[in-house]
Amino acid sequence: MARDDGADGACENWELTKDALLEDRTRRKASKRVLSFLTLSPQRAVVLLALLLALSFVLLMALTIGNIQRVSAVREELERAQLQDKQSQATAWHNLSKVQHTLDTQLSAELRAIHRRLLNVSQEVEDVQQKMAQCRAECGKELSSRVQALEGRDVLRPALQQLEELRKEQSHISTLLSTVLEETQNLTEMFCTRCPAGWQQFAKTCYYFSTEKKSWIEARAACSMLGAQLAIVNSELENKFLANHIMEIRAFWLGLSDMHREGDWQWLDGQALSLSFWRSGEPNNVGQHGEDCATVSSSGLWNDVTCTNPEAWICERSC
Ligand SMILES: [Ca+2]
Ligand SMILES: [Ca+2]
Ligand SMILES: [Ca+2]
Repeated sequence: MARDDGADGACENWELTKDALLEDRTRRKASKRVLSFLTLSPQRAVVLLALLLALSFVLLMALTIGNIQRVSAVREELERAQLQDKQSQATAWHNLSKVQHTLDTQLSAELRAIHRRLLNVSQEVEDVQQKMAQCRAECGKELSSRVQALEGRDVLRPALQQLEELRKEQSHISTLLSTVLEETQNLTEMFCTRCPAGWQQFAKTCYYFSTEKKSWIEARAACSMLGAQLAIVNSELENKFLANHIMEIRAFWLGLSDMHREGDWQWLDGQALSLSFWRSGEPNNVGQHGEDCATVSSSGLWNDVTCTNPEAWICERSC
């Protein structure tokens, strides 16, 4: 029994091996067929190449024919467009020539009208010139006859001469009057004669020299009460005038101070100090309270003094 089982197993193995070999052979045959199909013989390759060439030629011809047809169609379109363009140009030229003709006609009509007007105007100018020439001749005659008539009247001549002399005299008198008026005005300006009693006059200004003493602010108020202000020195001559009228050994307040800002000296009328006659070493602003108000002495030199000091003062006002 065991031997039978071993024979049966060997038979089965043999059958299986046989089937595997057959299958392998079949596969190899199929591979050979594929290889023989893929591997072309020279004759087949030539035929295939010829077929490909023929096919390419046919395709090329078809494409060429198609392109030729398209080119001819485009050419026809172009010719048509050119024809239309020519027609439209011809129409435009025709219209333009029509418009030009119309304009020429209108312009020539207007020019003719202007020419006619110019002719009329020139004719009128000629007429006027003729009339003027005639008038000149006639008016000249008339004027000369009138002058002769007037010259014939000897009675009027003395009266006219007298009238002319009177006119000359009147003109001379008016010239004299204007000269006198001018001189009077100059004299009034030079000499001021309206200063009040106790006031001194210089040019067109009146000055008051006080005999009392007051602080600077009180002195300013006193001048204001008199319709004046503390003296403002506008020139060297004015400063000399003030100095000459100070006979005493004392100082007089001027309308000059630096009380608003130390060192910034200003006149009461708001002018900055441009011309000054400070004594040497002044202004020195000495003392506990400083010196913010200016005085002038008989030497004509100035000094800064404490504003609350009692001093004499000078008022100034116009004539
Ligand atoms: Ca003055
Ligand atoms: Ca000062
Ligand atoms: Ca001083």
